[in-house]
Amino acid sequence: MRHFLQCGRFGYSLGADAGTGGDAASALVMGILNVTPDSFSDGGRFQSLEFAISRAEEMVADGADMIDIGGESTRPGSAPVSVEEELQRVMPALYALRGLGKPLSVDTLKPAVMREAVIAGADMINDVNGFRAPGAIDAVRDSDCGLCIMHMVATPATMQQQAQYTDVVAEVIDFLAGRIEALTRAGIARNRLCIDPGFGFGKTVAHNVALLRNIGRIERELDLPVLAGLSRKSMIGAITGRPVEQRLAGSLAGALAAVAQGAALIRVHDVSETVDALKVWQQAGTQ
Ligand code: 7PJ
Repeated sequence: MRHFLQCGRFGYSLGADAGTGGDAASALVMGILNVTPDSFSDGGRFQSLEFAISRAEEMVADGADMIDIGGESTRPGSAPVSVEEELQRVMPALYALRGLGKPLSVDTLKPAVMREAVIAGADMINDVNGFRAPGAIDAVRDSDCGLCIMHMVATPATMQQQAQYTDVVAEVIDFLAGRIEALTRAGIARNRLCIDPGFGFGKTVAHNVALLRNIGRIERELDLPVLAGLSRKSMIGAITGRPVEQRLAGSLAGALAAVAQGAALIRVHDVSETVDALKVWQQAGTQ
């Protein structure tokens, strides 16, 4: 399955040439750059910015294909931050990293942040809320930035009260289909879109496993590239019994499993390890 994804200044042909004897499935690696205070050193905003820049440079040197800048933690139970605070965290990093030569994604669910990010030249907007906030679609419509539509039923603050599904895969597909329809009806080109089942967002381990096994079905039914984010998540912890700082091996296996199932983009913390794992795994030619 082949898709073209327009990402601002960049464009990608994604997925293997199935059945042509071409290379095994490859995926773009999106490196996570948190610019939240918990990842900050003690030296205030300037030192935080310096740290973020060097971390992004390191990820690119390690083989990251894009950088996902996030200024608001969307972890379960986390409190929202104000627009002003999120802008103060995200915008300096976005400006500073424009010359990096890789697409810059901004992980936000706030239309006001999307608007500023688009003006500053973000190449992708990654919305865990699926562009459902009033004004979100308007904020991104008149640009050529890529859009990642993630599935989440509740908000990060409430999603611990686990959503109920009768058929999680079908319900995630229905939700994403509705969001694709809303975005394309507004005039947004399909080749700007990628979709994400939202691992860990209001889902049990069984839900997450079902979604992992069905990435290929999600991609086929919606005919868009799938982004998968499993890195260090609680499902890896539940399967391995490991705390968050010991989830590297499980996360690498999760990344390879997601690509094997058809993910075209993977969102990870540990870029160099993921890139190495993908390089070796691809030699086997499995898809
Ligand atoms: C995801 C995300 C994900 C997309 C976060 C964490 C929580 N964006 N932002 N997909 N997760 N598209 O990294 O543990 O799974 S924040």
